[in-house]
Amino acid sequence: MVNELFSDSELEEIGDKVLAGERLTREDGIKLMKSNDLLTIGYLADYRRQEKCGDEVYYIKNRHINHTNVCEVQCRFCAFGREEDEDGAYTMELNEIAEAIDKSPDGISELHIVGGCHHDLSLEYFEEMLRLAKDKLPEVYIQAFTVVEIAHLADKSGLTVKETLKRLKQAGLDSIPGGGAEVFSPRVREKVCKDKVSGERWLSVMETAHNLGIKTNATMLYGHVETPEERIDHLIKLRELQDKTEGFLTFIPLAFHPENTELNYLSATTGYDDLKVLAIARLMLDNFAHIKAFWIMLGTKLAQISLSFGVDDLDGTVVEEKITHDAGAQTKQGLTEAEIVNMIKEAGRIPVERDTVYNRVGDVK
Ligand code: V47
Repeated sequence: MVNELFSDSELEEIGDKVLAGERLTREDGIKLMKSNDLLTIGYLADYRRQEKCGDEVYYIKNRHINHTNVCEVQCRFCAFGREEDEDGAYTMELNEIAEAIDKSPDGISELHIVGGCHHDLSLEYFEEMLRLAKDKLPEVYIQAFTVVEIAHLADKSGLTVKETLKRLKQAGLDSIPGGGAEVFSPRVREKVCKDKVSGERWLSVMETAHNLGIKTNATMLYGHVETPEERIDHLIKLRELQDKTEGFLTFIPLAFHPENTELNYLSATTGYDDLKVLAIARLMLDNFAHIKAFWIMLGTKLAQISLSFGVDDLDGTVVEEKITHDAGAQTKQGLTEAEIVNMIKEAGRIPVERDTVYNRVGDVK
């Protein structure tokens, strides 16, 4: 063992557990989160990644659509949500969504559709949206609507979450993205998103989806008011649900962007913390197959470096993104496939195009 190379000797026991393939405890996670020995944490995460995923790095050709920014749940970390009569508020008509779908680049395998919790959009609007998307692009997976939107829609329609999900699935919903999880801690939610569904409800909606055969993603919005303990508790709650359902496809840490939000007095996340969270996610989430870097939030250079810190999945071509850019992101709106492939190859790894549920698409580039 190369423990003598660790600059933080507290991590030695954790290193031994990682090499032995043992599950890390809450205390281990907190120790990692409080450590500044980034290279050791990265080395351990890279070891786990290599063992689990080998040298292949997945990427996806997708297109994001944000159908509305009108939102009843006004979160303090969000620069995207608006009141209906506020400047810049918009809601796309179904024909505008159809036009956006028509403008998708050739060969995408996923439409990623999320928006605000609009008080007036009915279940029928969402069913129609899914049908028209499937009609236009029958081969494409539709990964749509955060848990928060689904819970809001169920409550508004007077249906259970299960009934709502069944209707959406019937209309063409293939998978649910990981948004809305934020940090599960009630203390954090009270401070940054007090009107949002609780962490318990987020997990319960995901469990219902998994039981209906709908695979989903999971996220954590980090870098605002949460403590290291609250980050680890969040990861452990995800790990527990994954033990039960095996319904999560990937975990995506979302780096908080403060501009134009009520939390704009906070600093943006640092590269150091970004890499640490990705690496610790790989180490704690031993039952997740994939850890995904969302380059829109990380920047392309850090996203590429994260491939040596536990990440095996890069999202994606995207095309158009509003949530992070409204909050000050300086990244581009999209990348070409060639740019993503180049990032992966330059890191000495093998790019593999995937669809939403991690089937391989096409030949290795
Ligand atoms: O739910 C909101 C977060 C999420 C900010 O599942 C912010 O593959 C940073 O969930 N700074 C929406 N983040 C985006 C999302 C997502 C993105 C990419 C891939 C996937 C996936 C999911 O963005 C929200 C919230 O957690 N968010 N405001 C902000 N200021």
